[in-house]
Amino acid sequence: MKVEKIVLRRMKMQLKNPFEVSFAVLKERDFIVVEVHSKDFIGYGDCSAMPFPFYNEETNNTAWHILEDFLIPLIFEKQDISHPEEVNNLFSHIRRNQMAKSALDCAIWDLYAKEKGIPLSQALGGNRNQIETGVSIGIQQTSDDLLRVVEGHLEEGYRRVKIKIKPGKDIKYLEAVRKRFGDIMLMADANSSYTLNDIDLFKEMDKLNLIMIEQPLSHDDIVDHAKLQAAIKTRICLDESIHSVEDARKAIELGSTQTINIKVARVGGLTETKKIHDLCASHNIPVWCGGMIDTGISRAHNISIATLPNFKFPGDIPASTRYWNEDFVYPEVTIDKNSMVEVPQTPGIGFQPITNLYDQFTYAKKEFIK
Ligand code: OSB
Ligand code: MG
Repeated sequence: MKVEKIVLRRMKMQLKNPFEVSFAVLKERDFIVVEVHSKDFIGYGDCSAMPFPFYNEETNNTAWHILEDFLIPLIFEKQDISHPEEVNNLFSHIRRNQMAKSALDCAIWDLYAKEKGIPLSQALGGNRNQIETGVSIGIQQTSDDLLRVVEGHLEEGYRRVKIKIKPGKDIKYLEAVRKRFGDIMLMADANSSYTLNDIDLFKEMDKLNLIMIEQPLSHDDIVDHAKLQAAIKTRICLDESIHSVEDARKAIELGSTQTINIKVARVGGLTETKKIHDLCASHNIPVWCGGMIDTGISRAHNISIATLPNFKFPGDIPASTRYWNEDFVYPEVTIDKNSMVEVPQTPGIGFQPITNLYDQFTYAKKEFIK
């Protein structure tokens, strides 16, 4: 691949409804899209950061800075990239900044698949025509509100429901959902809002037969999670704590986690995602693909990577209409009555920006020529 030009776009889209997690409420999605141009094709990537430090330490401004001043020059310095996995090595001396790295890594993977004329899923080694998704539900004011929201999503076809929890809005909410909707695939995501002092609460939750509990303890912890996992039956899933295959290895070795929510953006791109996927497979640990309230481009990469065989739980890869009145890519992502999403069979990510919407949602743009 000979990269001739890279374009960064700063974009903004309004969420249909505010999304509340344990530490913040999100009302709009402000993000960066990266275009990597060769002579004949354009590869797309998305940086999942927010305008403020939200889920991790990065912001769109820090990511733009890292992309502009460090990562893009590294791509331009290289005469030719024969395989996208080289990008992971090229960036490895720059510590962290995973979302910035992921945006370029994903764009190069898309470009590679387009130049080969194959779907990205195939380039990544995936083997599915459809992937299963669930829905992630933000914290609601009351448990009755939650029941109404869950009911709506079940009617749309979602079969796995993830409920965001925080202290005071947890066990009662989950019990209400279990009681009302019976044996659905139910799980909780605490986004790091508890400590080991809450161990009795998690023992209570064991009775609810959740498929997993996501990131109950601190965002940077893998030690206390091992203690908690030893004390409860419910499967712990790490999200925020895992930034690399090395983090995953250590967490597995300690017994801190029995599955990992792999977010492509959080771990620095598709190559690192594949490494974590493979490591977990070798330990018989199933994984699944997380989301960052994704717009068209990042959702496209998630669909492709979720075709790998060890993605065994439904992902957070919902239909376009879950968060958006109008997303900026074509075709629209829909789910069928079994909560399945079709995997594109056209070259690359299989989604195209819709030109007028793409430009309408872009409020800043910069081109870098080799
Ligand atoms: O912890 O998985 C999370 C959204 C923002 C920040 C963190 C998380 C989430 C989600 C959304 O759960 C999942 C989705 O994109 O549908
Ligand atoms: Mg999470």
